[in-house]
Parts: sequence; structure tokens; C-alpha cells
Amino acid sequence: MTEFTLPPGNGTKVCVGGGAGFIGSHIAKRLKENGYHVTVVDWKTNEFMQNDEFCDVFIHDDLRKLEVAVKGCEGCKYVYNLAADMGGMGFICSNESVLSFNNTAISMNMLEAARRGGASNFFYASSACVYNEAKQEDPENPGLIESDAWPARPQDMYGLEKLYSEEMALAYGRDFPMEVRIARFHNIYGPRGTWQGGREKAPAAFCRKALTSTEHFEMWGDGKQTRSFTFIDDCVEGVLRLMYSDCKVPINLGTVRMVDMIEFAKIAMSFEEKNLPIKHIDGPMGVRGRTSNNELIKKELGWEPTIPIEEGLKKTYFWIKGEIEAQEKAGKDVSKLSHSEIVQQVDDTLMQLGKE
Ligand code: NAD
Ligand code: GKE
Repeated sequence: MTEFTLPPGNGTKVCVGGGAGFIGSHIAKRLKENGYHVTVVDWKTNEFMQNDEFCDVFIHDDLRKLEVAVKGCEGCKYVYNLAADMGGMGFICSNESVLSFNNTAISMNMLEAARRGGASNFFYASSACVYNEAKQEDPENPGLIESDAWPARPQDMYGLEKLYSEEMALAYGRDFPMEVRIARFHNIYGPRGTWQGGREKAPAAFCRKALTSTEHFEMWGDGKQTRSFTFIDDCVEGVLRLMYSDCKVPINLGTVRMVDMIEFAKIAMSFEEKNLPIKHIDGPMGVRGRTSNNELIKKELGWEPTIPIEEGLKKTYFWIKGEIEAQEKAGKDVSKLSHSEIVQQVDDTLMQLGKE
């Protein structure tokens, strides 16, 4: 694998849209530590860090408004768009209208704001959810190659918005002097990610359930559905390598180690030698089989994510354990944490700009 050193920032201005979120805050922190002047725009504050730990300027506002995105990107050479209204399978399939409205506006605004602000480089966080559902019906998925996104048939609106926004970003890259880089993330997990409340994805949900279940481990579906998972440190490394590369096409950013959800639950339970029976319940399953094909990323970046699932999940598990203990100490009721919620945010105030 080729070596990569992030060029020193020397005060270069960068904007991270959604920089208070899980992946955005990890990227912003790394950039700030390397001497970049980081502006974060987010409508939420970070739950686990103070603003000055990961950015120089924090704009606490709504990126569905163009003027907010324009303010954040002003004079920034590098713009990273990590903002989206998103979550795991339970969340994205239950909130398709709100997510379409919010994410279309965010993606459009960040791109146009980057252009107006004179950015030379733009990063867009896309998803494995762009891939055609017909290519993901077999749990023995051979690995999705980038061209499998077309003809387009993503499973849900979240994926379709990502695919359209990829194309919009590529068009900006053709029409304006702005280098566009796009990564399709494959289920990113790690410390400081959402682990409760309904937006969490399987890695955090499984760690939380392994920690709090006593009689059985509850799981949506039959557990034969497969995924590959990517630890946050690999994700940050991949995004930065991509941003400083010559790769002009969307690429997978994921691991190739595919596990089914039964095996995955067993890994989560192994860290403290639990062996609970799995109770399968009805729930949103998403696609049947999904993993990354990494030929293109290896060719373009001379690198691919390598952190083993056991290593990354162990770090995530013990971080979540600390969060649960902190809740218990604060007198919060943790008895429902062995169960995953499905949260619907169908509330029309969420779609009225300026009124939320
Ligand atoms: P996250 O929810 O932790 O971060 C997204 C951030 O965007 C949040 O802090 C949120 O408050 C912010 N945001 C949402 N709407 C906003 C608005 N209107 N104005 C301002 N800020 C707003 O999610 P994440 O896991 O860090 O994901 C980052 C990006 O990567 C997203 O684009 C997501 O779709 C994409 N992605 C993530 C994964 C994954 O597995 N985590 C997989 C595929 C793609
Ligand atoms: N979240 C969650 N919570 N998933 C569970 C649970 C649970 O308690 N129990 C079983 N599962 C199963 C789901 O049914 C699904 O089949 C699998 O785990 C993975 O669910 P996930 O992590 O929520 O999300 P997906 O991999 O299906 O999809 C995610 O893909 C990413 C890209 O790789 C999306 O939700 C996006 O977060 C993202 O784009």
C-alpha cells in the first residue's frame, strides 16, 4: 500500500458541512490537528466533543438554506460535504419524504456554495445505498463494482438522492474549475457514532444489545442478510487520500469482509464472553447482501480499508459500554436499550424552512 501524509494545513481554510456529526467530526478534528482552519456548519452540536476540539469556527445553522452554506464556504479552498439527515435501515426506510426534502436541499446548497466561495476541491459523502437493488438480492454478494449503480434502482429515496447528488457534483466538476471527489461509504462505525435513539446502524445497535440484553439478543430479520463494515479510522484515511488524489470518479470506500448478521451478533457478544440465543423479530431488513469490490480504490489510491471487524467493533463496544455506564450513573433508565426503536419523523414543521 502506498504511504500517505496529509499535507500540512498552514491555515488553509476548509469547510466541513455536517462536521458535528459522526464522520464529519472525525475528519474535522484530523484537519484541525494538521493546521487547517476548519469551519463546521451543522444544525446540531456534537454530543461528545467541545467545538474547539474539532473546529475553529462553528456555524450552528440549517444547511437547507443556501445563505447558510454560502457563509460556511466563504474563502474555503477545500469543502467536505458530510451533512445529511440519515440513519440506519430502520430510519431511512421510515422517513423517505423528509429525507428526500432535506438531503436534496443540503447537497445542492453545499455544492453551489463551494463554487461561489471559490473552492478548488469538493468532497461528497455518497453511500453504498446508491447500488441497484437487483444486484443485492443474494446474501453471497460477489462485491459491488462502481458501475453496478447504473441502471439506477436504489432501494429507497435516501439512495436515489445520493445517486442524483453524485451526478450533480460531477456536472459541477465538468463545468467549473473545481475538483470533485466522491466516496460511496459502506456502513461506517466506531466510537462517537450514534448508538441509540433510532438512527443507529447495526454495529452500534449490536454492541448496545450485546451489552444490555439478558435473556436473548433481539435482531430484525432472519440474520442471513450480509454486509461489510468499515471502521471510522479507515474512513477518515480514505476520504483524505481521495481528496488529495487524481481520482475523478465515484469509488467504494468499504471493506471486503462480508458477515451475516448472526455472525456479526456473535462477534459483538464475544468481547465479554456472552452467548445469548438470538430472537428474530420482524423489522426493516434492507438489501439481502452487500459488500464492496475494491479493485477501483486499489487502482486509484493504492490503498484499501484493512481494519478487521473484530478490532474496530471491540473499540466501539467498549466505548458504548462507557456511554451506558455514564447514563446509569446519571440515573437514566437503560432498561430499554436491548431493543431497537423505529422512529418516524413525519412532522411537517421539519420541512418548513426557518420554523424548526
Ligand atoms: P451523522 O448523522 O452523524 O452526521 C450528519 C450530520 O449532518 C449531523 O451532525 C447532522 O446534524 C447534520 N445535518 C443534517 N441535516 C442538516 C441540516 N439541515 N443542516 C445542517 N446540518 C445538518 O451521519 P454520519 O454517519 O456522520 O454520515 C456522514 C455522511 O456520510 C452523510 O452524508 C451520510 O449520508 C454519509 N454516509 C454515512 C454512512 C455511515 O455508515 N455512517 C454510510 C453511507 C453514507
Ligand atoms: N440498525 C439496525 N438495528 N439494524 C439491525 C438491527 C437493529 O437493531 N437488527 C438487525 N438489523 C439488520 C438490518 O435489518 C439490516 O439488515 C442490517 O442489520 C444492517 O442494518 P443497518 O446497519 O441499519 O443498515 P444497512 O447496512 O442496511 O444500510 C445502511 O447502509 C449504509 C451504507 O452502507 C444505511 O442505513 C445507511 O446508513 C448507509 O447508507
